[in-house]
Order: sequence, then C-alpha cells, then structure tokens
Amino acid sequence: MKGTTAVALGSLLVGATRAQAGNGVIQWDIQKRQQPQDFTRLRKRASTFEEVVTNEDTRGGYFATCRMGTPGQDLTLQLDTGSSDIWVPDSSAKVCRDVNTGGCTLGTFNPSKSTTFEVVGKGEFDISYVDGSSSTGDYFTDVFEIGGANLQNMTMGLGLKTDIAYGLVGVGYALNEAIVGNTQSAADAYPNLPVNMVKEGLINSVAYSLWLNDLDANSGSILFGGIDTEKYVGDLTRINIYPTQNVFTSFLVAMTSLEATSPSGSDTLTSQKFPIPVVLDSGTTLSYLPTDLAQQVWKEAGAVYSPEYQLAVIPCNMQNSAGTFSFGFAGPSGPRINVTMDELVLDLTNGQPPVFNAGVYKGQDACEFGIQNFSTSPYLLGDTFLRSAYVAYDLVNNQIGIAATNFNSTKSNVVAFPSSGAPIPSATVAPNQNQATNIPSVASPTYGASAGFTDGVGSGSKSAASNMPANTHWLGLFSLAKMRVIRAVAALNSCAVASRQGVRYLGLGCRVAVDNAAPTLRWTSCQIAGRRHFSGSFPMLAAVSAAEAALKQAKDLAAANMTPEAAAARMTPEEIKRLSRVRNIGIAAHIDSGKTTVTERILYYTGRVKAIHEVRGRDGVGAKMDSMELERERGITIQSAATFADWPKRENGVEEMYHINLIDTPGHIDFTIEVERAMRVLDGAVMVLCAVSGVQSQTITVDRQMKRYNVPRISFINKMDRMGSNPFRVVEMINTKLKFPAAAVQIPIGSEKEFEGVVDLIEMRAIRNEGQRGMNIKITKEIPEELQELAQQKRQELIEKLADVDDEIAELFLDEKVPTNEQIKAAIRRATIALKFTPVFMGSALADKSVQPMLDGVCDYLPNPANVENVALDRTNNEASVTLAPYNSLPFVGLAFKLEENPYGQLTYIRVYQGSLKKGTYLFNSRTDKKVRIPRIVRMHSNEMEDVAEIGAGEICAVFGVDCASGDTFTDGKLPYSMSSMYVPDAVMSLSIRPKKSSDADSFSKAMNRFMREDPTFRLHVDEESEETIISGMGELHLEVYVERLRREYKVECETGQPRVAYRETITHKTEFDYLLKRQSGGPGDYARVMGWIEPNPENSEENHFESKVVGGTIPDKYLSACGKGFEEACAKGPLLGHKVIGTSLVVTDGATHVTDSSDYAFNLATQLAFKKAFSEAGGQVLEPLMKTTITAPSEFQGNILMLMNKRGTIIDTEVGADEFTMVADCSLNAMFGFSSHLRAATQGKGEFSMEFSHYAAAAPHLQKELVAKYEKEWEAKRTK
Ligand SMILES: Nc1nc2c(ncn2[C@@H]2O[C@H](COP(=O)(O)OP(=O)(O)OP(=O)(O)O)[C@@H](O)[C@H]2O)c(=O)[nH]1
Ligand SMILES: [Mg+2]
Repeated sequence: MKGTTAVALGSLLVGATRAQAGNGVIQWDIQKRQQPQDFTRLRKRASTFEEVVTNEDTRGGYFATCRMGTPGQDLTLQLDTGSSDIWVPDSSAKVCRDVNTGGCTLGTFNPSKSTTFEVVGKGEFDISYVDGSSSTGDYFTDVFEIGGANLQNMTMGLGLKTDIAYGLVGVGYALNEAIVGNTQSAADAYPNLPVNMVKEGLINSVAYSLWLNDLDANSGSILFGGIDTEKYVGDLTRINIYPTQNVFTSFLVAMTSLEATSPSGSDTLTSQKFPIPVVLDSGTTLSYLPTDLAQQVWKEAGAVYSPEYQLAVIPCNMQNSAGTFSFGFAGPSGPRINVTMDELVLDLTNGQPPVFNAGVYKGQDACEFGIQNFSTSPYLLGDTFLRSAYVAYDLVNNQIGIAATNFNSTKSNVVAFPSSGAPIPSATVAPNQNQATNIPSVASPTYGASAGFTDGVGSGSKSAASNMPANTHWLGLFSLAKMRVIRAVAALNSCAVASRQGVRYLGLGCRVAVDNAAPTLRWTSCQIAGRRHFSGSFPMLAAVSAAEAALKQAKDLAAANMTPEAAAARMTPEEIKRLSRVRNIGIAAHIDSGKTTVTERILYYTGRVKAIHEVRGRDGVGAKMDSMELERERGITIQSAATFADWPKRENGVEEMYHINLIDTPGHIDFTIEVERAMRVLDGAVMVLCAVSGVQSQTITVDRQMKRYNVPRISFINKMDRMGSNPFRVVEMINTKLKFPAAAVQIPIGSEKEFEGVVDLIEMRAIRNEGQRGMNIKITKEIPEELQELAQQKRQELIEKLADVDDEIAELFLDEKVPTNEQIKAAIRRATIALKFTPVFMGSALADKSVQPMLDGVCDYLPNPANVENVALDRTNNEASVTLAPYNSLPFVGLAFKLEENPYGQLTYIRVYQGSLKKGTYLFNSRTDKKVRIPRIVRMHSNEMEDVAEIGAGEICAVFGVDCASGDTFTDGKLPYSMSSMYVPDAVMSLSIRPKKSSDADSFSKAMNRFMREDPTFRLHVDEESEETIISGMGELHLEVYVERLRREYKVECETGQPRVAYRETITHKTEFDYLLKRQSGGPGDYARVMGWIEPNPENSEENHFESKVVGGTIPDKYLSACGKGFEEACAKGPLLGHKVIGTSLVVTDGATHVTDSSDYAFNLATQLAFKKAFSEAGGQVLEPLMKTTITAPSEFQGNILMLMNKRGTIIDTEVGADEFTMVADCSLNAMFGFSSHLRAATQGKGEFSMEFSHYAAAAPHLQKELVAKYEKEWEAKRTK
C-alpha cells in the first residue's frame, strides 16, 4: 500500500497511443514471490490461468513478469492494488549494485538500451510505501508488455534512488498515483495501467479481478477487463467502495462482522471499531485489524502476541486447525468470506523454523499469524485474507465484486465487461448496504469456538501465553533488530526530524539505512532482504548492529541538525559571508514623509531603475514602488511593495556588496495592516521623519508596530530642504515623544534651500552629492569652518547618548577616554540591534541629497538575519518557543506574510526563516497539513518579478501557485512548527454596497473574495435583516479604495450606502432577572426558567463573560451550555441597535426545567429573552468609537480649526511650532465623516489630518436617542413590510 507521503503535480505528457485490438480481457498470471534462481518465465495466454511455478513456502507479495522497452527487457514486478504507479529500479540504482543484498535479482531497467524510452517528468517520481520504503526518480514513457498485451506508451516511474530491490505494478485508482499526491486533482493524473488499457482499446472498462488461490499453490491470476466465473464459488456480490474525503483513492470497504467457527462452537467477535474501514490491499502480506478485534482472533485461534517482539505468533501445527474466520462486509445482508486456518499460519523462514523456547508451546515450531493488530484506520486486508476471496475491482462504478475463492480451479470461463461503466458481470448487488454503518453492540465473546481451534494432533494448550526469551533464538534477535529500528524512528520523530510521518511497522524483516542527506531513517526492502536472507545467525547479528548503528546515527544526526549553534558551526565561510551581507528592511513612517521618494532614490542609486520618477511627478509616470494606478493618481502608497537591491558599500577601501530586501509601506492609518505584516517579517526598519513636522501621529503608530515585533531601526530625517526644517528638534522628539534614545550621527551642511549635504559625526568628514541626480558621493576631510564647533558638540552628544545605552562606551566615558571611531560604530550597531538606540541620519530625497550615507547606515547598523532571534512554536510540545536560525542546512521554515493576485496568478510572499527553498520542491502548510509543490520562485521588484531557482535562509521571496492564507507557516515537513500570527486590528467603519448591475454579481464576489484574502482588515458580511452586503474596514479611505478598485480592476460600478460606525452596546449597573419561558402550541412545548443577574464585566470592559452559579442541578449542565450560547447570541446583536454587546457579564444562579418541554432550544431562547429584558434595566447604552485625530496646519488657521473641532471632540493636546501647529483630539467617528472637505475649506487646502481608533466611549444621550429611534423605525418598517 502506498504511503501518505506522495508527490504531486508535474508536467507529465502522455503521448498518443496506438490502439490494439483485443478481446476485452487481458490476463496476467501472477505468482508468489520465490527464489530468483527458480524463476521461470510465465507462459501467458489470454483469459486462462496456468500454474507453472514451483512450490515455494515463504511469504511475500505476488509477482509477475512483464517486458518493457525496445528491444524488450524482462522484469518481475510485484502486483499492488494499494498503489497506482508502475515503477522499475534503474539498472544503475545503488540498491541493485549492492552485492551484500544480492542486488536486484528480479531485473532492472536500463533506459539507455531502449530506443523508445522517453523522460516525461524529470525528478517527478517520488513514491513511498507504508512500511517506510520508497523510490524516487523520473517519470518516463515506454513500451510495456504484460500478459501478451502491448501498451505502446505507458507512463512509468524509473527508480533512480530506491531502497526496494524490485519494481511494482500498482493497479489502484489513478488518483492514488504518486504524482497526484495530496492535491487529489484528477488533472494531475496520467492514465495508469488499467486506465491505459481501456484507452488503448485492450479492455472495455477500468476493471480487473484477482484470484490469488491458496497459500500452498504458488500462483494466481489477475484478469484485466473481466471476471472468471470458474475461479469462485457461490455468488459474486457487489459492494460499495468508500471514498476518502470524497475522493476514491483506495479499495476501502466496510467490514461489518467477524465470526469464529470451529467444531466446538461459533462466536461473533466484537470491536468498538465496527463498521471497520478496511482496504483490500494485495501489496500487503498480512492482514491488520483493530487491536480489540485482533486480540479476540488470537484468543480464538491460539496465537500469542509477544509485546517484546511486537508480533503475533502461533505454533506452525495450527495450520491443521479446523477453525475458520468468517469476514462479513457491507452490513447484515452482505457477503461473507471464510478464511481457514491453513491460510493464516505462515512460515517465518524458509530455513529451519524457530522454536518456542518456553511456555505452553515450548518445543513447538513458531509461525507467524496472518492477522495482526493495528491501532489506527484504515485497516488492511492483505494477502492472508485475499487468497480466500475472489475479488473483482470495478474502478468506474466504485464497486467490488467479492466471492469465496474456488481454490485450485483449473477451469476457466472468462466474461468480459461489455462496455465502459458496465456493472461487474454475473454479480448481484448486496442488499441493504445502508445498514453497513449500523454500529453493533459490543460485548465480549464467550470463546465457545476457541476449544475447537486445535492443531488436530492435540499437542499444546492455548491457555497461557508462551514465553519466548529474547536473544536465544534468531527470532529474538531478529525482533530485537526491528525494535531498535522502531526506536530509532521514534527518536527521530521526537527530535522532529523524520519526514516520513505514518511510517508503519508491518512486521516485516528489516535491514536499516540512514539517509545522510536528509536525516530520515528508513528500513529497507523488507520483503526482499527480509527473513529469507536472515536464516543464519550472522545476518541476524548484523541486523541488530545495523539497527543499533542506525539508532545512534539517527540521534546524532537529529541532535546535530537541530541546534542553531551546530548548524552555525557547520556553516561554510561562503554562507557566513552571504548572511552577513543580507538586510531585510522596511521603510515606515507617517503619511507623506517621503518613504516612496526615498525608496525611489535607493533603487536609482543601486541601479535597479534607470531614471527617477517622482510621486505625483510632472512626468506623470509615478514612482516605481507605487505601481497601482490609484496610488499614482492619488500620490499615496496603498499597498506595501517589495523590492531588492544590491548596494556596494566601501569598507576599508574595498567594495562589499550588500543584498537589501526592502519593503516600502503606506503611511496612511487605513492601510496599517500593510505596515503590520511588513514589521512582522522584517529584521530592521528605516523610520522616516519629516524635518519640519518631526514625530507625527503615524510615526507614533509605526513606532508601536516596530516595538511590537522588536524591529531595530535607524531614523532618517527627510525633507531637509523644506522651510522650517529643524533636525535637532526632530531628534529631541524621538527621545521625548517616542521615548526612544536617539542621537544624530550627522549634522546638515546648509539648510532649507541651501542644504548641501551632511557632516559625518563619526569620521568627522563632509559628505556631499554630485553628478546626475546626486549619483556620486564626494567625501572631503574638511568640515566647513562654521560647522566645526557644532559637529564637535553633536559628536559629544552622540557619545553621551551611547554611554547611556551601551556599557562599553559608558566605561570609556567614565574613564574620560575618547572612544575610537570603530568603538563608536560597534556600539551603535550593538545598541541599535538591542532595540536600545536609533542613530539619526538626515537628507532630502526629493533633492537627491544624502540618501546614500543612510544606505550605508542600513548596512552598518541594522541586523543581518542571523543577528535577530526569530522563534516558532512547536505544535508537538505545547507550543513551546523554538529558536529558528537562518542557515541553509536546517529544515525549512517560512512564513507566508502577504498574498497578492497579479496577472500571472496568485503570488504568496514568503519570508524564509531557516533552510533554503528550491524551485520544484515541496512544502507543508502547517495549518492545513497539506503538501504543496513550489513550481516557481521569484524576487519581487514592485510589480515586476525575477525568477530564481533557489532562495537562501533569511531572505524574502514570492512563490506562485500556493493556495494558503496570509500568516500560514510552511515547513518541509520535518518540523512541527508554526509561527505566531500578526496583530489584526478591528474594523471601525462599514458601508453597505451592491453592484449597480446584477450581471456584475460574479465579478463582484470574485473581487470581494480576493480583497478579503489579501487584506485581513477588510471584511464583508451580509446583514441578516436588511440582506445588504456590508463591507467594513479601517476607515473611509480604506473602503473608498476598494470601491474604486472594483470599478477599475473589475469594471464593477457599485452603489454604496452611508458609511456606518461600528457602535457597541453595554450596560452600566447590575440587574437581576428571573425569566420563565413557557409556550404550548400543540405538540411538545418550550419550557425554561432562568434566574440570575447581568452586570458590567469587572474584568474586561471589551469582553463578555458567562458564568453559572447554579447549585443542586436546578439547571442541568447541558442546558447551562445552551444558556451560554444564548448569551453569546444575544451579545452578537445588541438590544438597542443590533450592534455587538461588550463588557457585559451574565451569571445564572437558578432555574427550573420541565420533564418533556425543556430543551437546549428553550434554554437558549429563555436566556436571550431574559438578557434583552434586563438590558435596559441595567442601564443599557450605546458606545461609539472615539478616534485619536491629529490635525496639522499652518499656524494662521488655528482659530478656524478650533471652531471645526469644537463640535467634534475633546482636544487633548496642541503644539505650536514655528509656522505650523498640531492639534490632537479624541473625536467621535460619527462626527468625522466628510471632515476632509471641511478641513480643506477651513485651511485653504493646507491642513492635514489623520485618524486612528482610540477607544469606545458612551455616545452622547441625544445621539443615542437618535440612533435607537432610527433603528426601531427601520425594524418596524421591515416587520410591517
Ligand atoms: N520638499 C521635499 N519634499 C519631499 C521630499 N521627499 C518627498 N517629498 C514629497 O512629499 C510627498 C510625499 O512623498 P511620498 O514619497 O509619496 O511619501 P510617502 O511617505 O511614500 O507617502 P505615503 O506612502 O502615502 O504615506 C511627495 O509630494 C514628495 O515629492 C523631500 O526630501 N523634500
Ligand atoms: Mg509611499
């Protein structure tokens, strides 16, 4: 059976096929696995079976011969209904060259010797089986011949790297092909063997039947396209195959009963798991049932389970037992298949059998029992069951036909499926299959049949478990080896390195291998290198020591790979250097401070753009980073945009190239989520400030965001060319308003229009720009005469400030020593990264002055990815924090922080925290556990992109074709990590919206879905009462932008309602309630009485709280939870305005129930009604959002603005500067609609304002009255409509 780890997708091209006439059925004789030297090629004849192989007594899968390539190469392959690919080991595969294991004795494929061989999916073949074995390589097409039938163009896997020494023929559902993997998309599947046979006209329907015959016979047959009525006895009954998550991928049927019968009686066995999902899987040797059921089977049969060996064994003599097990399927009227004991007792070796050393079976030969236990579904019915059942598999109708095997039949009567989709011929459908899901009662069986399960010779008793001391017999050694391997896997798993989840232990023999490249452990090719080769003691000991070595290696590897220190120690000098030159930075600041203009200069100076275009520039082109039409028109940034640039920085006379990933963020508070997510993933930031206005309202917001995500920053005072610029005032403001220690590292040369450049206070030199757009930097040692004193003074201030935050400088300072330039620079870097300090640069982006020294500052003082601690949460360890390290050699962890749809498809921005990401590899989404292929990786340059094949640890990239949500964590499947999500603020404003034309509904909803996916602060809901679509967001501009984008990008014109404020409702004091709901309207009535009180939540004024203080069970627990739900529902829609209720606590103390009329519904409703009634008595009131509003305007307009603000809010602060003044007020959002036009009018367009949610406060009584009256009127209108 194929494992859960499978690959997906790929550009498999399957060419046209040559049709071949056929009689509708193709038979392929199969044989049990046997000694290679005895192998004789089967003779193939259509539709009949002929036994030609010699008797062989060991276990293994069913194998058949086939021929592939031109000229044909013969191979023997294992038949597997549990997987769906044909694959063959490549002749150069390591396992085939390994003389110790005997190589690939069943044949290999040499592609170079086939003229028709063609690779169609390089590196795309990757299959793993539940026993942990796997095979990877290419998909190819070639001629494939089985049972005399020729398929000209069969897609197959070439196992270039495999631990299985023979190939397989998977005949399961095409959707189970390795290439389809977890996508479960039919589009990814190629026509596998049965499908291709239909395509090539060889058979009529995707169907085949399987006759394995009994254990002693060594061969059976698979018949494609038909059934053979001579190969079964009784009726062939059709039962349903069940899908898994709505998709048919395996032969999953419902096992609904199991009975044990012997001469002494009959027992119905029971299990908690009935109906049991079982997969009919010819690729599995034994059968695996739920543990409770398996234990009963063992007890009946006399098998014993040795926990030490993890295997159920039985005396070999028991194959003579007269007992049978009868397996029932598809409900009480479904088919039953009897399995006799001779099919269930299997040799453990082809040599001398092991002997029970102690216990009641002492001295007897030990055999393996055919039914083992398993703890999770799906359970497997493998060959020990399938030999007794003739099974027809109908993959079109998703049914199987099942009947008792006609053992050793030599006759044949083949009936073909007449057409595609025809039901299984000669089969009747099982009646009442809907009853298959009935769960039978579970009681222990009486074991009346047990006594009759004897070996026929009368030796031994089954009453006591036998003792098999370890290490005295090869079985012990052998099992010990297996145990060690299991422990090794467990060790790896616990160290979270093993990638192959769901590795199952199938009781097979073991050879082990640790793959050093990826630290996973597998045990290899158990069936081939298994028991048969372990007949002597030497291989046994070798197996034990191999397992031990594997365990040790696994532990060492796990330990070595997991610590960042270890990874760091193993890093190559190239990687150390790469990392030290990477900077991931964001530019964040108040609106209009010049972020985009600064970024444009960075792009120009690093050669990323050939010419500078200004925000709102006369050339009408617009800045590179503001790529959206709307951004260019309005001259504001709406979406953050990513880019990257290489900056050659001169260090000690040599140029060192720094790689800078940069995100330009919007300043407007309405788009604050863009800043939020940039800060979440970046290592450092440039905080831009206006030389005139300094710290503004949004500067405070971004300051908070930088602090929230521990982002170190340098500061850049822009607009030094403006009138009234005063950098030292700005430095002061950073220190006082943001309470963030800051000092200038530069002083300006000239000011305002005469601003020329800066003096570097560390090196004490002058820096000026020259040439085209200030492209060249001119450094002079001479500081202008008039600035020398100021420079000394400011340098001293810098050192003093550093002494405050850095111990080394503090010590030098106390010793009255002057730090060297290197010491100063090192201290600035240390303190900046430690979030204790920000060095302040200055310049004018618009005037092309002094941007480059700031870029040097980014390299000098902002952290590289290795300097920042990033943590993830370990989901398997109580979400404990684990440190991630940006080393390529560690397992991959990345965060999808932003989604964007562009003309080429869905783009997902990923920050790579550790490990590297290669194109074409697979990642796991740790939220959904889905595996996704990364077909394309790009680096973003605003709205353009550059393809890259690989992205290193610590970098930022975007990937295509990944379906995920913003904030999802991706790993390579080896680590159970997820990363914490980012902060998403609540919406404050909403708007009803509808497309003007109903024909636009589709585009409208498509657009809305996209916007919501991209922007978590943009939400949409349909109001239940008005049936209106309501969008909500961070402010008027936010919503307006989306309405506008609908129009431009989707050509959907919309009508919008008045903006609405997100009001809240609450209560002001405690009130008791006693509410009785009693309704009788024929039939059962509703009865519930609830008593208690409501009061303002003392703990939290934003949240609600429900509590029960009911004593004596007057209200039973289940109704109490209904009360809780009722309260929750009542709070979702407040009694006054239908807005959310917050800060309220409801306590239930007592109540009453009625024998027949009480229900969850009644208590839910009673609580809602009680709450509603008590709400107004408890001083219910409306809360409105207050917005912290900052207005800046030239001083002359102060009077006008005061008047404007009078009605709208409470003034908190006013600051009067040289020519400007700033006013901060808490305003009711309701009063702020349309404020921008009032402000424009009052200030001749020179005033600016910004708003940010502050808190909820009680609405003024008149407003409340007005709102309630309006709500009631609307409600009444709707009621009477
Ligand atoms: N005088 C002067 N004006 C500047 C300077 N830098 C930018 N500006 C102007 O300031 C305005 C805003 O610049 P942007 O670069 O769009 O500012 P932003 O910070 O990106 O704005 P948002 O992204 O909308 O928050 C534009 O008109 C620029 O030309 C400067 O150094 N001096
Ligand atoms: Mg901008």
